[in-house]
Amino acid sequence: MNFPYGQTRTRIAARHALIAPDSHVKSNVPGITGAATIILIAEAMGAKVTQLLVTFERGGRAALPANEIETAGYFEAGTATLAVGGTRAKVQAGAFFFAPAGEAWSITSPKKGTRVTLFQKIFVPLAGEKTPKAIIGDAARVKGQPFLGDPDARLQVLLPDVPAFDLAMNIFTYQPGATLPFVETHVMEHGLLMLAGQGVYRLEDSWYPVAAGDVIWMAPFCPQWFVAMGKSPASYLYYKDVNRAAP
Ligand code: UGY
Ligand code: MN
Repeated sequence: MNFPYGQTRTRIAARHALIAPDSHVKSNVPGITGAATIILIAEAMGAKVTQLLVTFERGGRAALPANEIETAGYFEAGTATLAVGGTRAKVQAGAFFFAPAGEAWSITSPKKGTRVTLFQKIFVPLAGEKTPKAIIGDAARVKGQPFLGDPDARLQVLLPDVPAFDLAMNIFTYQPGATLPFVETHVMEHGLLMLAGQGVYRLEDSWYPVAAGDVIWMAPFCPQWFVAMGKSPASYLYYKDVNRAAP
């Protein structure tokens, strides 16, 4: 929604950001054609992760080369052909993938309106662990677990929770009224996309109304808390860096 008089819910602070859909501006990203690509979170704001939203036209494609960047992706809408690490699959809304560093990947033949969120970072290897392998999955097949014992706040862990992975991509679903049980403050960074519903996100000392389509960046140690509001469940997709300690 556009507000008169230059208002927006978007707020870019030093250690967190809320990006509402009304402030999106497209970028040209090498390797992605026939699509509206929005770079929502980037190094330029102090982040270590890059979060992109790609909405394809018919005939659009993404073809990214093998390099030191790893990518975790989630299809919010549409259908397409996904190829990663020698595996090829026809995918639809709810599909997710992991393309490790050193593997090229592509999205081709998208239905118009196919919408994908990408999280990208430079892979940090761990001595004694092999680079993780490519994954294509379906979130509908990943069971949600009660978060810290609360059956009304369920967490779907999409990628293997093993030391070889230096990132996680999860979906958190809250029944109306459910909350994060305490104000988390942790070394891990988050990139987040509201998938459904609405609520209030606390980021540092600010409380923000949020709804589907909003994106949030939380720097390491950004105090964070969420309450789901309204009459339907709220859910969000999020990234976090994991399994690597500072030297
Ligand atoms: O995994 C997490 O750190 C998660 N509980 N954080 C969040 O939802 N803001
Ligand atoms: Mn957290």
